[in-house]
Amino acid sequence: MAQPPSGGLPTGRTVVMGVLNVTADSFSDGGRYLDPAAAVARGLELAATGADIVDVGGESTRPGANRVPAADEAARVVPVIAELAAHGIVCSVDTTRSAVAGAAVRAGARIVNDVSGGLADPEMGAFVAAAGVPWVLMHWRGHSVDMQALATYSDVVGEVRAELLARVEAAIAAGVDKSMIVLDPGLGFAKNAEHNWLLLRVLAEMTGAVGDGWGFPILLGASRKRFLGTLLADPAGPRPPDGRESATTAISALAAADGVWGVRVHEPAASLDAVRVVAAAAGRGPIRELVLPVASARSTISDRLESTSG
Ligand code: PMM
Repeated sequence: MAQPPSGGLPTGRTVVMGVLNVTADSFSDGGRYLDPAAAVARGLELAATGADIVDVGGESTRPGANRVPAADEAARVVPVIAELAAHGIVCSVDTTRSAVAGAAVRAGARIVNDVSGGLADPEMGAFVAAAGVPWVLMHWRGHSVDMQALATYSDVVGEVRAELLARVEAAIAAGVDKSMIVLDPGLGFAKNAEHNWLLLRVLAEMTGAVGDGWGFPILLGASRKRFLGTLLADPAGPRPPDGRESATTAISALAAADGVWGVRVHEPAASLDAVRVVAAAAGRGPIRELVLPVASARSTISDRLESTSG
């Protein structure tokens, strides 16, 4: 398939990343797509309903979740990515492990989405540098099992920014090209609702729509998260995840208006409409875009990784 100059991603509007959790216990879609055929069908559906990227994960990052062995995580994501990539779909792999990222990139994943920003696996930076793929560095303070105990800040915006920029420095020191870095403030990861809202209030400062920005394209994952359920609670309790779609769409629109590069969502259609409306009304797309490297043949990637793996 011929690739557009951006390497396969649309330009001029915020990109929509669709969530595909091949897990037993993710908060919104856990258990639904553990079967590879069901996962592939859902990935195709995400792309058909507007996802520019399908983000495939094999380990839940829900607060309190326990870890999955690396071999199980890879076994969940690799066949799904291989099949979706064969259909020409741009896939990212949502993992904190370089071994899983390696298997996924060999299978055709073109972006590594690392919720730990490289902190969970000291080998991740060298792997990403060798593979030459974009790397989403999300703000993270610890694994899901106890991350909410780490939600203490005196200045959440300043601390998230400083901690992310430290991860950028580590990535560059590991040999990663600056143009391959995307930052994500990590809503809900070691953050309570108030922290999430404070971060959402400064999206324009992050992107550079106001001021200098944090220097990189920004990805935002608010979709269906708990703070939306709390906001929309009624006397029966928090609004359940599947009742948080309109709120998710509202955040996609706000993010696009503030110049965010990408939004990570469970249902792409409404968010795609929202970001298209914003691009038309604002007369511009994201403040910073990511140019995806042209997809290499799998054999080329394997050669490149082998020749640099010492
Ligand atoms: N959130 C989740 C998982 N992966 N990746 C990025 N970059 N940003 C996020 O906010 C993010 C993520 C948790 O949500 P899920 O269980 O719906 O996947």
